[in-house]
Amino acid sequence: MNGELTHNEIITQPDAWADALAAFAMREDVARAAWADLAPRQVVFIGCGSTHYLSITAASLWRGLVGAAEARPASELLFFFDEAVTDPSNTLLIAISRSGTTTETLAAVDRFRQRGGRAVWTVTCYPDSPLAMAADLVLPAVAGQEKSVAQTRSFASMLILCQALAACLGGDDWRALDRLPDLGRQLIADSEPVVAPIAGRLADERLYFLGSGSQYGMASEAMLKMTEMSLTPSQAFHFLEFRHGPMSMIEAGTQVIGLVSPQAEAHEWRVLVEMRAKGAAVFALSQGEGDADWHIALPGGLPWWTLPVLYLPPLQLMAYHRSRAKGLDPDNPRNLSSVVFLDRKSFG
Ligand code: F1P
Repeated sequence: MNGELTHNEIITQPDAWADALAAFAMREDVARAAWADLAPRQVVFIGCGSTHYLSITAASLWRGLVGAAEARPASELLFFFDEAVTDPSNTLLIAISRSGTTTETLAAVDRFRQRGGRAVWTVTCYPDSPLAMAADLVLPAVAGQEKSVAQTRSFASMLILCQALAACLGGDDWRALDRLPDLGRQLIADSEPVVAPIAGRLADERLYFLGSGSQYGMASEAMLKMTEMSLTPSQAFHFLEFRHGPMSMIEAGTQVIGLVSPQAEAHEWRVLVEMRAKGAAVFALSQGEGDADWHIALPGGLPWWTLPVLYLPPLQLMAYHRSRAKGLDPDNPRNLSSVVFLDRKSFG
């Protein structure tokens, strides 16, 4: 009742990452063969809530490694199908869902099939779920299963599967991800002492999470974690977009959290330095050094596509400790349930 489930799921997640990589290794050949057979013109990733932000990250990685890909909330396929999927017979739909039971996601897969969609793959923590049963290929993250409502270990495990899949089909050595579980354990040990003391001191006002490229989806997920667990109003922006209006909100003490990328770090650090000069308190996660109030060093010497999952543990811990500092129970976020079930018939 005091967040024990969530904390345990966050700090044990590297074990689940390793499990997901082992599961991918067992399915690598099947995925390659299925991909070669399909050769789709387009890949559309779908999900809801956290798994929508996972889809955004996965689509960004896919574009950088494999080819054309987009991300859509599952509900967009229900009401705006033609805008979401331009050529269903040449499209692979990849549906991401922790539970594999979310009504919108199941209904979106049905709609895709009705409209002549080429194939459906799914990434889920429940390989025996209705979504898995409806898919042509299933990538499972069973060890990512969790009891708490807000996605932590599950999200990271499904993301690792998406990173492995994109690298594998893009011709990179996806086994570079094998280093991540150990790096994740060290990152958790190093970052919790930094994050815990400040989480409660963060000004009780809107927080801003900045990320670009495949880090934008991660910034969005971190925003959702902070919102769900600690009820702190938060927003996510692409790094340089923040200057184009949203920075009007910066005043003394405003908290800005930067997910600095290897590709654009000089420009991204410039944004953080400018915001700090305007009075913001800056928390940065980066491979290189920079001028911030707090800094989490990410491991260096890794391909850019291995990084997204490494931003998660410190940011999940920040949301967890802020929730606890506010006397909330991160295991049971206000108004939320683990799965959103709706009237399936209402979607036709
Ligand atoms: C989707 C989801 C979660 C959210 C909450 C409600 O679930 O929106 O992202 O954190 O738990 O459900 P799923 O389709 O990924 O199981």
